Amino acid sequence: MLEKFEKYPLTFGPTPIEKLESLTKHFGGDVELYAKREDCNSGLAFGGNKLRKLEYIVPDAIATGADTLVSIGGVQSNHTRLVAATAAKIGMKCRLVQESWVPHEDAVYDRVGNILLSRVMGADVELVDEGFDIGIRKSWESALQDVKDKGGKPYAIPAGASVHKYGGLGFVGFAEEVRDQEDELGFKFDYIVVCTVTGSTHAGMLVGFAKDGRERNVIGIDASCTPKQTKAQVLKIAQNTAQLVDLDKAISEADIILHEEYAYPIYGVPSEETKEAIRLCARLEGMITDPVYEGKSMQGMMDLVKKGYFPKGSKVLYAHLGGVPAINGYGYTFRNG
Ligand code: 5PA
Repeated sequence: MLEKFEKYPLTFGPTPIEKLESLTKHFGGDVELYAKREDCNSGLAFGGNKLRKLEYIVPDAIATGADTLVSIGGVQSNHTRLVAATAAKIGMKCRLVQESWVPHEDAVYDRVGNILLSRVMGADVELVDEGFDIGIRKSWESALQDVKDKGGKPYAIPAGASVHKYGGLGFVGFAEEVRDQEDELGFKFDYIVVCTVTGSTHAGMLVGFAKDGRERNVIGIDASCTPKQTKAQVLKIAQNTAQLVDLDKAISEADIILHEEYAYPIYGVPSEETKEAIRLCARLEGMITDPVYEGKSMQGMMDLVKKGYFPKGSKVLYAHLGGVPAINGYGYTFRNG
């Protein structure tokens, strides 16, 4: 589906799929749980889902003659960390806007984890005291203008690389990769669980899996706590991406499955149930999920298994999208494990 698009390699290649044997057993074995390890996809700054997206964006950035990648996220954004790593790798400068998207309790929240890594990689990091919003922000537009005013040539990458024209392509590739791996494994996954916030991960998967009729088997777990906006953004990106890859069917709102009930109390703050899911996964599988994104989708998947949402015998693929460095900003939350 992606042959006509230029790709700049930033990842190791196909990511491994592993069975979560202990978690499967823990929940009684009626539903088989697997993980696709996007969190281990690259040697660039701990990797994660943003690199698949950036692989299709970098050729365009280079073609424009830009010298500075400009992006935005929360203080502990994984996306901005990976834009910083990508800029370093391709020899560009990096300007990042980090907004106060999360009401946090750790004194060192803006000194550890993702933001620490972005600073070490040489990004010009600007902290802006604005709340959570996945839309286009004034602070980001000002940063783009500021780079220009100083004689630079900026290249704009929106939050999560999502509403970029090519933002959905990377996860179309994820679906194609899963199809190849299914051929090797000798079975197909019945459901794919994905954490959804700015939307292009979910949207790309949806388009990729639509090719073999599985668009509604992509189960989104909202972590934005603004699900209406997130769902609308997934739809918009999916429709744009479908057009780009010449998908032979239309994507409609009904194709977007988004569970809204796990994002509480608010974006970036883990509930007691999210913390329990993080601990359980860590203690049974040694697999670390973070309190902002993957912990919430892990909680969602576990809860859906418990509720019998997945029919007996289902094989469920959890997309582990990365994000672990942010856990360093939650030292107080996990002070006793
Ligand atoms: C993020 C996003 P989408 O934004 O594509 O919906 O992906 C959600 C998601 N898991 C899931 C992890 C580990 C993520 O980092 N992170 C954002 C960031 O700024 O890091 C874009 C919000």
